[in-house]
Amino acid sequence: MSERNNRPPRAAAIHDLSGFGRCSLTVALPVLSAMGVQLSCLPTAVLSTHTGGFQGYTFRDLTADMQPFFRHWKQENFEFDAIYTGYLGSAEQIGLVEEFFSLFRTEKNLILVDPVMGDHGKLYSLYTPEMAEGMKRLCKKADVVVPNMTEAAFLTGTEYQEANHNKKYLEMLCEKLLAMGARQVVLTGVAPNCGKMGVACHNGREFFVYAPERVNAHYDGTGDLFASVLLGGLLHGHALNTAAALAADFTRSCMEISLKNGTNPHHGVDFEPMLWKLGKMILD
Ligand code: PXL
Repeated sequence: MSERNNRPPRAAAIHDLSGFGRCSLTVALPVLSAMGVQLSCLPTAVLSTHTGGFQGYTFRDLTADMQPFFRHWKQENFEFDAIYTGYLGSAEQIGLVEEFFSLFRTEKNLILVDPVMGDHGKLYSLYTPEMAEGMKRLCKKADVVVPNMTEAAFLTGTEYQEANHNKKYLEMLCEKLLAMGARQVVLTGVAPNCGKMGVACHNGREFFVYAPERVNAHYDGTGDLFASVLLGGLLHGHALNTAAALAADFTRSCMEISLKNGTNPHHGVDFEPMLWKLGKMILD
């Protein structure tokens, strides 16, 4: 970018802030900072916890603040090397994110859309079908989309498969997402056979699967952790498949530690002791 000079890469993150339960901004901010990326945060909502596993959480919708917030950024002529979207709190916010894209999209920057909609074959509790339709429009404008298997199935109108994902099924999902307009795709939560868990990537030309040994546990927020590390890797010039493998390995190590620590799955993974590795990764 023209004004980049020697400054660190800069990304704008459009996600919620969930006070407890590592996900969205409380993951993206430490991870991308550790990877030497300046992260500017546009919060979509403030919650006491994320919505996946806690009862009685508070939810402050920030839709009304979003436009004045980013119009101020535009007035200040801030530029971003990447725009990173995640959990959105209402259908209206999706329209606002489209406006954000049109204001801040440049020829060189990267739009990464994590279409946070659901997991385990179901939409999240506050997610409406209208929001799911809006998410398709955002994916169309993305350079990289990072759905899990549930989100990929909803976005493409394909039957959800919990496991035993064969190459044909994975490639078909990627191709459908590319046909919708995304330039590159990374599917997460890919389970090609029992004992393996990882990602499938399509860069528009080639298709790859990377699935190391599965850590036999599920933690909330791992999709956000994966997407944040992936973005850091891409901003440091790694190719899609390399950045995706780095992100998958990092997420897997955090899950391994959490399993050892007996961490409550709804609290998210214990990534804090591992952050130093991300700093090292970008220096290597
Ligand atoms: O990790 C995805 C996520 C992000 N933000 C909120 C969520 C969830 C998943 O449940 O509820 C508020």
